[in-house]
Amino acid sequence: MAGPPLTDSKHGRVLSGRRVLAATGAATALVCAPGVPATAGQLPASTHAVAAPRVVPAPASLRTLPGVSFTLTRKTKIVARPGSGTAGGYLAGILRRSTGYPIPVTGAGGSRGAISLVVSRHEKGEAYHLAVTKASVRLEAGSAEGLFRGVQTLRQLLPPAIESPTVKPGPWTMPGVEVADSPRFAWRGTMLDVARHFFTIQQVERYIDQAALYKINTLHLHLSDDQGWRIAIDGWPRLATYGGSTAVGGGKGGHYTQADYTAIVRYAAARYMTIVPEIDGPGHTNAALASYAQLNCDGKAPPLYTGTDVGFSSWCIAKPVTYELLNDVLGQLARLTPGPYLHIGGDEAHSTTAADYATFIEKVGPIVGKYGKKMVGWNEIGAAKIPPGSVAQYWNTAKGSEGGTQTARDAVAQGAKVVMSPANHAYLDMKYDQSTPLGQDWAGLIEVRDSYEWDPATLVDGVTEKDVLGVEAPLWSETIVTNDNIDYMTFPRLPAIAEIGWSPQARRSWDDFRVRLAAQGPRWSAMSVNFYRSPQVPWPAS
Ligand code: TNX
Repeated sequence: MAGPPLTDSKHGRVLSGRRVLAATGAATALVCAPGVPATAGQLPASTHAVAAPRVVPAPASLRTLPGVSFTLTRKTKIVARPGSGTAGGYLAGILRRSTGYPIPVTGAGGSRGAISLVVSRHEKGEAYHLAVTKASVRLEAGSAEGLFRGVQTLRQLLPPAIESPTVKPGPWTMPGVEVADSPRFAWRGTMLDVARHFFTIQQVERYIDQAALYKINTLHLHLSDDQGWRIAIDGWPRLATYGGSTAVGGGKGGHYTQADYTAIVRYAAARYMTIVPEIDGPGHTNAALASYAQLNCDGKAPPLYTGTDVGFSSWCIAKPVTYELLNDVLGQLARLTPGPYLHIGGDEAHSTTAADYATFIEKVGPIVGKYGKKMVGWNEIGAAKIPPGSVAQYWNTAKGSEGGTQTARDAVAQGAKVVMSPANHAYLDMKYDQSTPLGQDWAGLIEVRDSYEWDPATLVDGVTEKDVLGVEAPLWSETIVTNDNIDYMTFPRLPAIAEIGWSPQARRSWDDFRVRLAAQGPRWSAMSVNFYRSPQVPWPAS
C-alpha cells in the first residue's frame, strides 16, 4: 500500500519541506497569521509556526493553501444555516472551553470572519467540502451528518490544545486548506462489551465522543453474555436485576434501565452515531439462563458465572419459552433503537448442535424482521438460512479461503453484507506486545501497524468491496475495567480502523499514517486520553 502522503495533494502544491519536518515530528510550516507582530530582520512579514494539516482519517483530497491561514478570535462566530443539526453547537462547545471566547452560534449572518456551516445540494450523505481561507471558514455538506463529519476535520486543523477542557492561551490558527471528502464505507464501527464488565452511561458517552473525532458512526453495544445481562426488559425483570448483578472477576455488575439506554441512543444520535444493540445467542447466554430456570432444557437454573471461558452455555432450542423471551427482548429493543439493526450474536455456540444452531437462527431472523429491523450476527450465521439484507460480522482470523471464511461467503451468497472485524487486526482487546498489561493474545499481538495494514475488500476470498458494508473494532472487556483501560487499548488502534473505514484505499500508507497519527498524541493528552505510546509512531516530544 504505497498511497501518496496526505499533504502531497494531487494538485502538487504542498512543499517537500513539510514532509521533512513531519518526519522529525516537528510538524510546522510557516504561514501568515493576523495578530502576530513580525520582528524586523526575522522571518517574512507576520509569520508564526502553524502546524501543517495532519488529519485522521485521511481525507479523500486535501490541498494546502500556502501562506494562507485563519485564526479564531474573541469575535469569531459560527453561522449554522438551517438544517445543520447539532454540528454548530457541538463545534462551539469544543471551541469555547479551550479558547474562552464566546463563539456565538447564529442561524444567519455574514460569512466574513466566521465559520459557516451550510447544507448544500451539491454534496451527498456524509460527504463534505471544507475551505479554510484568510477571510473565513466554510463547511458545506449535503446533510447535517456530513457537516458533523467535516467538523471533526476542522478540529484537527486547530492546535492540539483546542481539545483542552480548560482555557489555554492560543493562538488558534489553522492552515489554509481545501478539503473534499467522503467515506469509503457506510459502517465505521466500534463495539463496547458492557457485559463482561459494565460501563456507566457516562463512560459510554465519553467513548462516543472519542470515537466521533475519528468519524466513527456506529456503536455496537454487546448487551448480554455469560457474565452479565445489561438491559432491563419489561416482563423479565430478573434478567437485569439478577443476571446483571455481577461481572468477570465477581464485581458488582450493573445494567441500563430502558431510560438509560434511550439516553445513550440520544447522545449517540446527536453525534450522528447509530447504536446497534446485541443480545448474544444461542451461546453466551449463561446470565439469562441463571435468571430464569424455565429457560433451561432441564428446568434448572445454573449459577451466575464470573470467569472468562466461552462456549459452555446455550439457549434451549426446542423450548417455545426461548422465543417468547426473544420476542419480548427484540421487540422492546427495536422500539428503543432508531437505527436499522438488531445484532443477535451467533458466535462460538460450542454447546449447541449444528442443526439446533440453524434452527435457532432461522427462528430469530423472522422475529427481527417482524420488528422492522435487519439482522446482524457474527459470521457463523452464514451457515444457517438468513433473511436477505442481513449483515454478517466477520471476526475470524483466517484469510483468503482458509477456515472460517466460508460462512462469510455463505452469508454473501444469501444477499448479506459483511462488516469486517478480523480478530487479528481489528480486536481492541488484543495485547500490543508481550508486555501489554491488559488484554488477551489468542488472536495474536496487534501493534498499531498490524491494525492498519489490511484491506477489507481483499481479506476474504469471494467477499469483495461491494459486499463489504464496513469495518468495526470491538473492545471485549474481560480485562477492561476503567476509563484508563478503555483508552489504552482503543488509542491508537481505533483511529487506524477508522481510517480503513473512511479513507480511499489508494490514499492509505503506513508511512504517511504514522506521522498523522503522531500528531494525535498531543490531542489525546489535552483530552486526558491514556493512550498507548507505541514505539512504531514518531510521537512529538512533550
Ligand atoms: C471471542 S469473537 C469472542 C468473545 C470474547 C473475545 C475475546 C467473538 C465473536 N467472541 O466472546 O470476548 O473472543 O477476545
